[in-house]
Amino acid sequence: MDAAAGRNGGMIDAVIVGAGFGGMYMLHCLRKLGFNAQVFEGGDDVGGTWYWNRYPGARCDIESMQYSYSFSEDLDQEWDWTEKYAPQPEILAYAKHVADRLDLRKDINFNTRVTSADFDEDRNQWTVTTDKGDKVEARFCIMAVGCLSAANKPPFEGMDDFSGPIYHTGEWPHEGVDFTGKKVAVIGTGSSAIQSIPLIAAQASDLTVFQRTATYSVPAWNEAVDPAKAAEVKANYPDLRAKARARPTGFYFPFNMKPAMDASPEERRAKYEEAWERGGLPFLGAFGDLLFEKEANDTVAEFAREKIRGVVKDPATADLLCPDNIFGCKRLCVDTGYFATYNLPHVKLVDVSKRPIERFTEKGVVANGVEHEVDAVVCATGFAAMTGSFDRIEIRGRNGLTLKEKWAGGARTFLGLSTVGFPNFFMITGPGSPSVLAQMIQSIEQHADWMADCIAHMSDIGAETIEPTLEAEDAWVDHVNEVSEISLRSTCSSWYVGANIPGTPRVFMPYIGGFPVYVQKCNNVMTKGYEGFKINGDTPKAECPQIRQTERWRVPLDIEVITPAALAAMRVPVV
Ligand code: N01
Repeated sequence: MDAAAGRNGGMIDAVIVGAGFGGMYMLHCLRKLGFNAQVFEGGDDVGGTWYWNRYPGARCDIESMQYSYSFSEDLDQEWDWTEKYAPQPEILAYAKHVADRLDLRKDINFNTRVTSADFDEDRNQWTVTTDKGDKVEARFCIMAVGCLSAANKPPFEGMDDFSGPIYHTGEWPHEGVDFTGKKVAVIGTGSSAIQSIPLIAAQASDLTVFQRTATYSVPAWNEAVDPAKAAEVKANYPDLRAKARARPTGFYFPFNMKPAMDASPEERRAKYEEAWERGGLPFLGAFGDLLFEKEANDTVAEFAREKIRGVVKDPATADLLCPDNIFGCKRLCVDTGYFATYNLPHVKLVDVSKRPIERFTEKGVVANGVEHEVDAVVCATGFAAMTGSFDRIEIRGRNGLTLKEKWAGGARTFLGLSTVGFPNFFMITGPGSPSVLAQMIQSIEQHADWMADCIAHMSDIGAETIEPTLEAEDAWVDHVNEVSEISLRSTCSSWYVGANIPGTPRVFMPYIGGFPVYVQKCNNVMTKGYEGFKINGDTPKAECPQIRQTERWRVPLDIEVITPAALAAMRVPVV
């Protein structure tokens, strides 16, 4: 690559790792401020998660008119979504459209993976190395590597013996896969599996699904976007965006604050039915306490199990498909025809909850002592969430310590955007930020705006480095942990706590206090002169006049002390 010199002389201002929605917007923000940034991206185009996840049925389960960038009224007005829940090709097309409109590609190095990033303490700069042999020096290193990007490929015994192809949903072949007439195995029943299984079943001659944990899923009721409704949204887009930003989820949907147990059984049922008819993640808005009170959760869990039993004809299969854990504790799935797929005569479900998959053979997969012969295997086995994409890169901070070593006992960050020992190193939607518990693109924009404001401020005051203090980081980690305990979500073994990857320390990784609370916290840090950070080695003074702050994140929220009790009282619903 031929990186031009940045504002700081010979080196560029920032290297951004990843050209998904995070890296793209970060590049745009820095460029707007006159900084010089280079992006490195492993794929051959933009899109990140939406570039890689091309499995059949992949689509977003947040409504398309909200799952998009909100920073540009022009973008909002000129793009037309065709479906209530956008399919992956359309989201990818949108990402490409944004790249064209903002002329982003000229600063993105495609087909290039960053292999290491080293901080030089004498020169206060990062050296970033790629698999193409580039060595780029930059003042800032910004990771936009995604929360769900490092595929989890369990090392099943005998995998190399299997004679057919083994796919992972998160690394799907770009040319697509034709399963017509093939016997197929799908391992896993999370969101990716639930979306792909009905479509794979429509092609395959036989489909065997290996289920370790049954999953709750709510119907999507996907449909074409009604042009009249789209026009109405477009006429009021800024209002919708502001309402979304004020929601703990970062996207807007009707929410009933009433606790479920205050309603009579008949009222409860009516509310659940109504919410079921609305479908999707907003189903969780049926009552205010579903993710906080076990008794309330039991009622919604039973309702969801009844729905499964109402669809799946074979009682034994229905029983296996009925989860017995907390509703919404693992990420709630949203489906189109998932449970009905098990009524098809060529689809069977194999329970691997009591005995794990034993091994692969040349001909198939062995579970519970039975060999299931298949032509192809689809691993819908998820991701090394939140930290996996950092682990793939050797990131070396002060004193030669790597990030992987620092996080060996669990990720530690300040606000999910920075970490002690790694100056001028920022993470977009890192562990400890709302990220996956809020609408990802909102989370991305808030982080990138905060970082761009911070970098501009440092340039304004002639500062060279910024790094959190240990006290601030420790306090944030404690706060993230403490807050997680108010939600039932902290109680089960999900990828939120790293439990899907053996050996990962159990830490609730995303910040569950709600998006606006988090934004307020970031604002406070910023407006108090980057309280909790050391700038150029000094703790900055409060009320520094030059501080810049992107206007739209000044959310009208007044929580002086963020405590679990305050959040519990707010009944923060986080999906
Ligand atoms: O991955 P997952 P995913 N043997 O980790 C099973 C987002 N997303 O790719 O639950 C047998 O949820 C595992 O079993 P268990 C969304 O946030 C969004 O589906 O660990 N099974 C589980 O069933 C989502 O939550 C969208 O017991 C094994 C499955 O594999 C996140 O991405 C679409 C196994 C993995 O499920 C991840 O979803 C898709 C083993 N050794 C994804 N190892 C939308 O917006 C794992 N499993 C719609």
